Amino acid sequence: SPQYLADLVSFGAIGNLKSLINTCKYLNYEVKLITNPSEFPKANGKKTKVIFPGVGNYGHFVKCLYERELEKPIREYIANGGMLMGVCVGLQTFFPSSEESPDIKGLGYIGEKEKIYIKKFDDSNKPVPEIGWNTLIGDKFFYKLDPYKRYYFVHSYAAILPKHLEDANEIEGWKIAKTKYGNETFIAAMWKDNVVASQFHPEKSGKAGLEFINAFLNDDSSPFDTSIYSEKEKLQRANDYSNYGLARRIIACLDVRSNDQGDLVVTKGDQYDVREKSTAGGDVRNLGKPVALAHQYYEQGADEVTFLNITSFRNCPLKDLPMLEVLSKAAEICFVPLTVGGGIKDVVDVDGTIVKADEVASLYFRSGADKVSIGTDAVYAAENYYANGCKGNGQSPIETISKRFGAQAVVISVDPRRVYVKSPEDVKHKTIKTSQKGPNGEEYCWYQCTIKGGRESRDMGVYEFVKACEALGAGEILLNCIDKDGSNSGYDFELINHCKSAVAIPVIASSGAGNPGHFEDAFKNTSCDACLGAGMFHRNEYTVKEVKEHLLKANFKARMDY
Ligand code: 1PR
Repeated sequence: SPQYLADLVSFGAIGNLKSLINTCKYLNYEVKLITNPSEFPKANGKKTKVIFPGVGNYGHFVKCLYERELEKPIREYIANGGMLMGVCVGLQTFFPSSEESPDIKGLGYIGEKEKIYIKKFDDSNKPVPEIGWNTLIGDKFFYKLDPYKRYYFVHSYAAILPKHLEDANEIEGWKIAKTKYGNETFIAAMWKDNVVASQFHPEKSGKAGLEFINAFLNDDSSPFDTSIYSEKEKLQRANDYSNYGLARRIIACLDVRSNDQGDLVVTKGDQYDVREKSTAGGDVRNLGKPVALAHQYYEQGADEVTFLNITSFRNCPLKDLPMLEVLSKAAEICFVPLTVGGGIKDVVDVDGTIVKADEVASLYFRSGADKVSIGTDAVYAAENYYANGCKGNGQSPIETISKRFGAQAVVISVDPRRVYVKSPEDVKHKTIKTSQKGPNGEEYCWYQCTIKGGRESRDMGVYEFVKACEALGAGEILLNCIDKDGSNSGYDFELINHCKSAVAIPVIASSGAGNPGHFEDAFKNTSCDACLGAGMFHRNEYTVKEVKEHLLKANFKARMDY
């Protein structure tokens, strides 16, 4: 029977709306969107389900709920026993209020008595937002939730429990499953009568998430049967909280462009040069089709897939954005977070109209992307930020996209090169003392930002750059390294630690992975939050699964449900 999804498109929840639709369709359910109160279904026992999605700013989301006059139908639907599932901000809305928007009143179904409000994570001791795969804690689970699986979280605010409630499995009549991020315990999922909600994104939590949604759609409120796991498996799957609770995140990256025949292909360069050295004309290396490869990596256990349109420095009218279809098709079959980058900027359309970057991003979110990554325009924004006395002007893509879709949706792709200097005083940029001396015995270096895929160097160091991006509202850093790209020689630890020391937001290590040991080394020698690989996967040298198995053997926690 049809599942109804509250249509919150115009107020920012578009990313996970599309993914939830994809998930329900994948599970063979019919989906209808609710666009106004009159379309709200009647509660008819267990037959009809409503999913209440939410991404972005709490206040904006709740305000729109009232403005669209959806609050009353939701309350009536719940009171009449209608089955409803809330996701992410959809869960938060059931609480009385959020620190994110102190003046806005939530629905107040839970939290009033125990004084539980939505609060921001403490970022003094861990990266915020929480981005990644965490476990659930508790002993009265529901709807096939499983304490030995990993679920995908992406949020800065949560129903953080006061110390005296950290061990509770039930609060104000709601059964709860908790998650611990760093030293804070929060409500990860809750269930009471006909309402169930999760802070994690089930539509992005791979097979574990599909099981949860399927159980809700099938009215199966029983917990997952964990007796299938051996004691050894349980130990391997149990959280050790060595990484704030998060599994070591492995990302597969697809550099996409048209080849000389005009086909969209996955390619891969050495130091950003993607042309074959063996052929006379230097053909663009063709390593496969983007959607097929993305699905292959999803099945192998990739925790995330990133697509980069590497020829985006060319102006591209909106109707020709080649990655929209790629994203749309990939999102129908890959239920993990998808990031898209390249060309997230103000675009001049065929008729001369300027389409702002947040509109371009919105097209990608509508196609199923969860995050967009910004390279070139982020460097311009950082330059303006410093020229403007460390202030944004509100107009850069980082600011507009972050404001409209939340910081978690904005990744900054950094394309730096190492530059050696004799002494830190030689440059205005922050330098590091390096263990790999320069060609003339230099002991110091800085990392210079480039734009347009390494084609142009700018007077901006990585340290200063990522700091500016964080201040402007970025939620994550994708840290490439031109010197290391395609080298199979491992990551540049000095660069990663340099970048980590600048920001509190998560940093993804990229460039240089050539075997599973390189991922282990990066997690051992740096505090990176995720590792990305490209060439070694495309050339079938190793699978993502092999990387994860290697990490497990090395006593790192990795997500295993795929
Ligand atoms: O500037 O906002 O339009 O974004 C352009 C995007 O395209 C940027 O994210 C930039 O990094 C990317 N890009 C542009 N040119 C290239 C190129 O290779 N010629 N690719 C390029 C960047 C680097 C990584 C790569 C890792 C891992 N690719 O994505 O996947 O280095 O590779 P490895 O594991 O094989 O070593 P904008």
